[in-house]
Amino acid sequence: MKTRAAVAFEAKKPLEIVELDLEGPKAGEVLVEIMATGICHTDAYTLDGLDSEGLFPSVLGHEGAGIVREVGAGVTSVKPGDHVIPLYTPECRQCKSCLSGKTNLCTAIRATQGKGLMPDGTSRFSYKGQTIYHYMGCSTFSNFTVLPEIAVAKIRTDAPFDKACYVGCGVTTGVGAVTNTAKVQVGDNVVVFGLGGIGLNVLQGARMAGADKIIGVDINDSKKEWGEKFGMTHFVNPKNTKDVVAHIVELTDGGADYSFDCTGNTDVMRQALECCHRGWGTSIIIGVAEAGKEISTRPFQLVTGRNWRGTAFGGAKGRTDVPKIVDWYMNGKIQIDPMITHVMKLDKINDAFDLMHSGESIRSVVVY
Ligand code: NAD
Ligand code: AHE
Ligand code: ZN
Repeated sequence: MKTRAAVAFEAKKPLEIVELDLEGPKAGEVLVEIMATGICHTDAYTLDGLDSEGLFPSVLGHEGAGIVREVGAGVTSVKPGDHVIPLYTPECRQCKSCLSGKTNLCTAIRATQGKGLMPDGTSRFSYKGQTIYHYMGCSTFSNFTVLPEIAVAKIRTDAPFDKACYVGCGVTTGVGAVTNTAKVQVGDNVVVFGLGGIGLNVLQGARMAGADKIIGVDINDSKKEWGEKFGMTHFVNPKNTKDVVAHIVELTDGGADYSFDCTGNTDVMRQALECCHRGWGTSIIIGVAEAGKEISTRPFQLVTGRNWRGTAFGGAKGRTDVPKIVDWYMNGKIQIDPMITHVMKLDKINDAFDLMHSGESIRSVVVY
């Protein structure tokens, strides 16, 4: 079949809207009509050539929601008509990682996913006979995409696609980092570096967990008002703060119980660790750093009890947790609507990247 898609032909070049050829689902795969997709900073980072796994030409996008239109042989957990969210972190429930109960990082298809291919080692997308790669196993910047059955979460049919798509990455990553990874407790002090599409969700997760001080840090002053909407109690702009770490340590009477990096900047990651409380404070890295970047600190920071951890997809097990997070949204436990600042059609998708880079948007969503 044919599908309209925004293709990343080259790094650092705008996406091009073209009609691609798409092969139907093979055994264990499903064809999904994507109804809406968010644009996450990770898409921009890959398009900018900063991802060591980045491949071109490819169909980016990993924050979608849609409807199953066809299933391949052997598919039993979803059927045509089901509403689903594609999962860049699948959940096979059979691999060593899934069975460990210790991680959400299913390994069943990670090797081929990182090569931009389906589990059988081939791509379903092509353009004028040339292979076009999948991205993060999702490729939601295409109106139709093919996904492994283990990489779709079935969701309720009354959830609006243009909001539910955000659960495919940003909402789950931010809220899950607080509830699954950090397991923030009532009364904890929390610091969030970077108040964008992920950081604001960390804030709302911290408020939901009953955190005491919720400190937001961002170099963009307009994020103060945004943070306050989602539970932030104090705002720090590093541009007009002499020593960010010392200031946070003072604000929190010795340091944060938990800090979260949502910037991808390795210097910020160091500050996030060092503003944690001696003896127990834990810093969680969410931000994705540019290829080649490394983190550093004095080992003494860890010797004296600070902990450095990371999280992917908020520690969520996709097929199990994503439907519950959609329920949280539908029941009013978490907010999504105010964070979706821009909605556009596919032919305007490059505007979403400009809005993100200029700091004007929180989340842009493309509706097909
Ligand atoms: P975004 O562009 O919406 O937000 C980034 C925010 O960080 C902006 O508000 C920006 O002003 C702020 N910022 C930039 N530099 C800063 C600095 N030096 N100090 C303080 N604030 C600074 O991006 P996003 O979509 O929220 O994504 C944030 C990061 O999380 C990205 O690196 C993205 O790749 C990553 N991410 C990781 C996961 C995961 O599973 N680990 C999931 C989604 C996104
Ligand atoms: N491919 C990169 C790393 C990119 C990365 O860390 N991706 C996160 C999700 S970001 C979503 O917006 C992730 O899930 N990582 C776990 C995984 O298995 O990819 C690199 O550095 O090679
Ligand atoms: Zn993302």
